[in-house]
Amino acid sequence: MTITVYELDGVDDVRFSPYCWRTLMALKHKGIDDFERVPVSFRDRSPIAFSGQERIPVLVDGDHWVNDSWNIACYLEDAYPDGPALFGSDIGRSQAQFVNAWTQRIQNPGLINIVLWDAFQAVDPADRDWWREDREKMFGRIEDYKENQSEKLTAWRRDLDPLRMTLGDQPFLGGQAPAYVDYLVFGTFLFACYVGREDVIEADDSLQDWLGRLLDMFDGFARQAPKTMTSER
Ligand SMILES: N[C@@H](CCC(=O)N[C@@H](CS)C(=O)NCC(=O)O)C(=O)O
Repeated sequence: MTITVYELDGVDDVRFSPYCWRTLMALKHKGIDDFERVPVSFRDRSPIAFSGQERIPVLVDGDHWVNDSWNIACYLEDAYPDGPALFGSDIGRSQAQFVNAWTQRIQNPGLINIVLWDAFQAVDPADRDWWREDREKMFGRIEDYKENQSEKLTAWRRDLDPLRMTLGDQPFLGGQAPAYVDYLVFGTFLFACYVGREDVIEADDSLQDWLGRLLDMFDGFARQAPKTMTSER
């Protein structure tokens, strides 16, 4: 039976949600290729009204649905035990939960603070009034995020040192092979990439080797996805 993933849609079919990318990579990791991707706009979440909440991703598998990327990863691990493991063990699952929390509280907000203006331009023009009003309630004027980028970037890049240390000793955060912990962190870099900010990771950063390995996976699934060409910085 085909699995359906509801994901946020941007301009020109760019799908930049870091949380949706975790789910997409987790599906591929499990060897599930037969899934349908349904775009949902920022201003109209009616396609996921059945889930009783407004956040994306939502996954539907037959008559079962799951929301929240963490719950989805746990569902896939438990419902598809014959595919490659996402967590490897109960201990691995618990440790991945820490990484999930780190990305949600530290890595993603830090990046948003740098690329909010770029993200705005990756939003479908039909959604931009909605998006501006909603985001400005949380973050203040979007245009202000064009300022002080280099100081913020320096601090954000420095805070990625634990990743560099770990990946200095092993090819993936999961060890010798990728695991859900890799997709958790990778989703945030994909978000930067798809909103036109690949430069948040410098070309000579050692993290590029790991990023390249993940971009190559599943026949370049993430590498081939549409990106926004930022019109103004
Ligand atoms: N904890 C949730 C977070 C999901 C989330 O925040 N999704 C974003 C997309 S990246 C969303 O639905 N945003 C709606 C909005 O921005 O208005 C998860 O891991 O799935």
